Amino acid sequence: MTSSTLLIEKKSNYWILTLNRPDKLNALTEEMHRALAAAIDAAAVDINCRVLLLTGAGRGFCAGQDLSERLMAPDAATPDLGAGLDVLYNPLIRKLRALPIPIVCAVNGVAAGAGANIALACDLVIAAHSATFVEAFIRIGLIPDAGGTWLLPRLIGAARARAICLLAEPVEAEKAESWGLIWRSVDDAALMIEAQSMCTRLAKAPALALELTKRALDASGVNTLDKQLDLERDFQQRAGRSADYAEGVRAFTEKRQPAFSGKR
Ligand code: LHQ
Repeated sequence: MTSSTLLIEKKSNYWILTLNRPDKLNALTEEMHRALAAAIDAAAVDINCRVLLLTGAGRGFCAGQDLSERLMAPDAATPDLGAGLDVLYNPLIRKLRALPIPIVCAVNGVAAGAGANIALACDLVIAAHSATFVEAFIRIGLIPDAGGTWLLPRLIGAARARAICLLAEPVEAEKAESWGLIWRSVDDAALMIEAQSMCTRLAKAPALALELTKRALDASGVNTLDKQLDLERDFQQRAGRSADYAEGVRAFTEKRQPAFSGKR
């Protein structure tokens, strides 16, 4: 599926997805959702796509749901926003979290509402210094969705999560980094250089170990230590049988850089 609202650039071993409605700060329409879902599905099965890089065009990353799609006539029946989450947002967050390859998010400007939580659902979030994260939902009478109420307390703790959700206080990129909301904040001009160099590095990393590491970290959200130890044993058993493990150890003993296969 091609769409002018989502640009897809295929590099040799990673893809760049750019949300592309810059005049509306890349607010999400249904069409964008469908294009994004199709692109993520395609990335998951393309052996040459070993990392996904998500970013936004223009001065914003994503302002969440396009509210002009949600305008109601005064006499209209009350909307079922749960259905919108079931059909578009929840599948998107599940898709992002289930993707076996790493997702880098380069937050180029404001990330608001579901736009913030989509960024935070990615594996490595780098933000330009001018970017801000706004859990804007309360301003329009909604609760944080797109996984925000699950992700935020885990990333930054209960007190900060509550404050930014209840007050809709914008969090600047540097503060987001110091809180552990994101991995790193960088100069605006360096954002795409840093993000792409991270993609190049991840694309050369052992793919199965990356996938299993993501899955293990996700599982720790619900597992007891006991269960997690069993899971680590099982995953390590799989990783240990991979050609990439054999290559990693061989390269270490031969004092050279490993050449991983990209196989999962
Ligand atoms: C927008 C938007 C936008 C349309 C800026 N829509 N046009 C899930 C399930 C179901 C339903 C509801 O939602 C959800 C999930 C959600 O995401 S709910 C939360 C939706 N998002 C928001 O409430 C954020 C709304 N936007 C803002 O608060 C501000 O625009 C921020 C703080 C992001 C940026 O402020 P400024 O830098 O001052 O920019 P601006 O407000 O001037 O926006 C620039 C343009 O973008 C402007 O259009 P215009 O034609 O007047 O230049 C805005 O109308 C448009 N825009 N966000 N979500």
